[in-house]
Amino acid sequence: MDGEIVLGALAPHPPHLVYAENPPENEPNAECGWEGLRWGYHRLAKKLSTIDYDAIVIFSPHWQTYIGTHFLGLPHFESLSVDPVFPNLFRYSYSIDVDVDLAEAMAKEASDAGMVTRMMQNPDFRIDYGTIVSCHMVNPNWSKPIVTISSQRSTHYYSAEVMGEQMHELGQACKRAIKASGKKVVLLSSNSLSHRHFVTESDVPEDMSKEHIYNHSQYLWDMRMIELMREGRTREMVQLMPEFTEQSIAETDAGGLSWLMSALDYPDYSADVHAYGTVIGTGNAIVEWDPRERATLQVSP
Ligand code: 2X7
Ligand code: FE2
Repeated sequence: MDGEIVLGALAPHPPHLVYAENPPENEPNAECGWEGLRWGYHRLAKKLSTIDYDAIVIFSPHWQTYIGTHFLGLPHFESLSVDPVFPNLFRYSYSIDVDVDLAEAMAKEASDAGMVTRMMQNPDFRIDYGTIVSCHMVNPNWSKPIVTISSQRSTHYYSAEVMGEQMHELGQACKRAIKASGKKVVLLSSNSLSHRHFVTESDVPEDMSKEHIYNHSQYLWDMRMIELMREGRTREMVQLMPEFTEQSIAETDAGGLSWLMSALDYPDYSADVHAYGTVIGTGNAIVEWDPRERATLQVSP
C-alpha cells in the first residue's frame, strides 16, 4: 500500500518551552511560563496520540549544512544537548531512534532530482536542539523514530527566492519517497515565525510580565501569515515568504515551512492553529494541517 503524510505541523522550538515543562530529561527547573504555547502543544500532542503513524520527519533550522541537505543516517543517537545561547535553560539528555530506511529513501529521491544530499553517519554527531524541542513537545515519550533534515542555508548563500525553489523540490522529493515507503509519516517544520528577539534576559526567565512581541510590524506580519494558513491560501503564503522572511527576520529563512507546504501539496483547506505566542519577543505559532481535510473537501458537493 502507498505510504502517506498523515499530518503536517509548524512546530517551533524555543528551548524555553521544554524548560517550562520540567521533563526529567532536562536539568534546569522552571516555576511556570509560556503556558499559551505549551498548552497548544499539549493539544497537538493529544491529536497525534489518536493517529496511527510510523515516523516523524522534522526539518530543523539549527542543523545548518551549507553544502547540500543532510539526513540523520544512523539508527540511534544519544548524548547531552546544551543550548549554546541558553545553557541555563536547556541541558537535555536525549536518546533518539532514527528511521534510517526512510531517511535514505528521501535522500535518494532528492539526489535523483538533482539536489546535493548526504547521510549523517558520525555516531558522535550532536543532535540539534531544534529537533529535540519540537519532537519532545509533540511526542514527549519519544515513542516513534524520527528523521531530521538539515537546512542548507540557500537564503543566505543566494536568496530567499532560491531557497523557496529548492524547498519546493525537496518537499516533492520527500513526498514521493514517503509514498513509495508504504509508511504513515508526520512532518514537522521546526521554526518560529518572526524572529527579532530581546538580547537581555530577565533575572527570572519565566517572568511573563517581560514577555511580549518585539515590535508591532512583526506582529502584523505573523498575523498575515497565520491568516493565510487558516484560510487555506498557502500558495499565496509561500509567494509572500521571501518578503516576510526579510522584513521580520523570520526563521522561515531556513526553508522548513516552504518544504512542508510543498510536501503537503500546498493545502487549500483550513489549518488548525493550536497557539500563537512570543518567546523572548519572537513570534511562534503551533499549526496543524490534517490532509484528511482535503479529502473531505473533495467529496463534499
Ligand atoms: O531557537 C530559538 C528560537 N527559534 C526562538 C526563540 C528562542 C530561542 O531559540
Ligand atoms: Fe531557532
